[in-house]
Amino acid sequence: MMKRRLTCLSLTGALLMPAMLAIAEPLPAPEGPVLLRVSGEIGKTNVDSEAHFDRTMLEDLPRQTLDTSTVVTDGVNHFEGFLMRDLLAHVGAQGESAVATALNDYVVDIPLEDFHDFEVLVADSMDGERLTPRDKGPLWIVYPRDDHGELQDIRYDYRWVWQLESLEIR
Ligand SMILES: Nc1nc2c(c(=O)[nH]1)N[C@H]1C(S)=C(S)[C@@H](COP(=O)(O)O)O[C@H]1N2
Ligand SMILES: [Mo]
Repeated sequence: MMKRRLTCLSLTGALLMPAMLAIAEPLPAPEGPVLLRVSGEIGKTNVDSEAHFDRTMLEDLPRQTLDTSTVVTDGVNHFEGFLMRDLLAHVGAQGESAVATALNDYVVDIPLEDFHDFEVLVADSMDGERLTPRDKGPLWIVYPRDDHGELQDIRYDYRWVWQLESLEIR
């Protein structure tokens, strides 16, 4: 009886092991300059209690495009990057909001709900050109404002953080 239970347990262990390893799999350490730091309520870290991303790591997230107008450019722009939703899932974020901080010390609190409800992009390129710190880069939070009337509102304009540097999940 005892022996059978043990066998049963170790079999379960063997079956669960790959899934558990996948969840526990650490983020690789960044090798290049760090473009984005995620801290707070996250399940995956690589530098102390934070998740740091270099360009290669960010480019490994599923790529996504978005065509939209913005309040600070003319006409419709073509953006490329990754979904905020995918980044948050990748680091195992659990919380209510993300405090986004920019290189110019601009700070805004964004409800995580936004990223569930909308395909919010973290753009690293606009119209085929890599965004640079002197031109809203290296990362710019871009909402699909042309596709959703409710996003054409000052409440959302505040959340279009350019020169994004870090996110703290709370
Ligand atoms: N990095 C950064 N992002 C920012 C801001 C800022 O000062 N710095 N201003 C926010 C505000 S208040 C608005 S309304 C929109 C558009 O700002 P603008 O019209 O001043 O260009 O960008 C948002 N993103
Ligand atoms: Mo603003």
